[in-house]
Amino acid sequence: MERTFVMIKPDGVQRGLIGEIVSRFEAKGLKLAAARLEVLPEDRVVEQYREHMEKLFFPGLAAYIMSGPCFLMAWEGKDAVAVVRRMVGATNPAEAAPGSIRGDFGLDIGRNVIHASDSPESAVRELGIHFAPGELVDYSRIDEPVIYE
Ligand code: DGI
Repeated sequence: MERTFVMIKPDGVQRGLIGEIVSRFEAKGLKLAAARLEVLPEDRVVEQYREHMEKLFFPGLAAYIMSGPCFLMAWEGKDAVAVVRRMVGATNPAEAAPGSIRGDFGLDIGRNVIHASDSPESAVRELGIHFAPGELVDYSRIDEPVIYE
């Protein structure tokens, strides 16, 4: 089993999309391991997006992420990182496939609703930035025997 870090960005929270997005991951069979609503402090935004620090869009990205509460989650399941990335869709919502979260709910790359880790290594790193180990809850979902072979 694998865990991935997912974050509904301030535009998604303000637009009332938390329930819709959580429902999609739950219906897929993924298991919620942690969740928190929080306005992120600058140091964790910089850590989260450190690969983009030199990009022209970084100041706007950081200001947007800190503009209101984000909904931070850890989701667990078989191939969770890749599965969630496919459900999230392409970075630019204008090009994201219909049926994906960004494809269904966004139009602008600078307001793309949601973040999800792009590799297992990123997932470990990003979960470590935002969650203490004790916040990740181990439990079984009662439907696991019919979700997995
Ligand atoms: O992993 P992703 O979120 O799909 O994409 P990424 O890691 O390449 O970029 C992180 C975020 O930075 C992305 O969700 C939106 C923002 N971003 C990326 N490229 C651009 C951008 N924002 C603007 N305004 N312009 C860009 O070209």
